[in-house]
Amino acid sequence: GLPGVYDVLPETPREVPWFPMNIRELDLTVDTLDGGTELINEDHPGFNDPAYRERRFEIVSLAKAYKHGEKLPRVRYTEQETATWQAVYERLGSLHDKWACREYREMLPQMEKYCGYAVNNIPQLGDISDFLQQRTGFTLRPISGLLSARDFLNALAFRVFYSTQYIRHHGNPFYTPEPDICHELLGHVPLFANPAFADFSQEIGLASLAATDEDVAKLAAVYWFTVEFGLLREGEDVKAFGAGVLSSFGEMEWACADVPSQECREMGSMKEQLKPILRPLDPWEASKQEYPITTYQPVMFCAESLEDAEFRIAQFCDSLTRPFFPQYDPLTQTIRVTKAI
Ligand code: HBI
Ligand code: FE
Repeated sequence: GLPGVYDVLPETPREVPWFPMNIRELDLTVDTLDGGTELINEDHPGFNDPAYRERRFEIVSLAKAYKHGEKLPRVRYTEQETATWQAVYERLGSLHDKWACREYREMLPQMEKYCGYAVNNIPQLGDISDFLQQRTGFTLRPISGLLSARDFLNALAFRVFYSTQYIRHHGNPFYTPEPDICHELLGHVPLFANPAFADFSQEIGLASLAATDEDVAKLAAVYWFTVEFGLLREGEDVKAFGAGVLSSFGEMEWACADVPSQECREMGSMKEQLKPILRPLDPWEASKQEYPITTYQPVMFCAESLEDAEFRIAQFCDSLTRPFFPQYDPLTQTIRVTKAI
């Protein structure tokens, strides 16, 4: 459509998949993909630990009861949980110095100053959400587990990021089969304070509203290769900005080291391949690229910068067609639906 030729529609013109129109309607998104198991199946390190399962139940119950506008629940973490956090924080910290992108490295001291990030303290979602809100307008919402790609991406349209609040099992601090608070806070959160990153995250979210299942799958892949596993160039170096890379010491070495060690490759089940294949970030290509979720990534995409990623992702999102254009009005926290004539 062209500027100036939009009509505001009172109602959506045809049947499209349901999507939240008001930030409060995120309260309606409660179905997680785990079917009530809280993601703990036989392969989970906490499967045979009743105390862990009980604690997990306690924390996910807070997320399930949460309603928009309430204060985010504060969790009093145990010494054992804090020790798990500390192990992860220390081990990742030294790798971030080497392999995290500049924007991440520069943000971490601010997370420590304003949000309670420290080796001996698991930060609270509420403190982080308040900080992000003042930087980019992003806020956090607690969630009990994995959502469908559609539900998860839809919230990004409102600049809302769903965050788990429980921590991985203490028996294996360096492994988690699912998102946990270490992944969210050390992987995702710092970059939501970056304007370019916040903007393209929201772009993906807006594009997912009322999108066809096919387009949601494309957007989930673009999200995967940027927000989760994105890399960027810094001079001669390849640095990480994706949360799946930043929150995993194995993936970080695999993605960023000149020569990943044999030990690293074995840990990620990469027997034949010596290094990931790095492609320049092209969202059209990324949207069609298949990806494994249990091994390291055989193919990864490398942007020139976060601003470069934003520009390309915005173009890609604009190329997807729907019967109308959803836009976010931050004053009313609602989606406005305008039709292209
Ligand atoms: N749900 N809670 C949660 N966290 C995620 O990171 C997440 C999700 N559901 C789907 C999903 N990620 C991926 O499909 C993304 O590619 C959208
Ligand atoms: Fe993630």
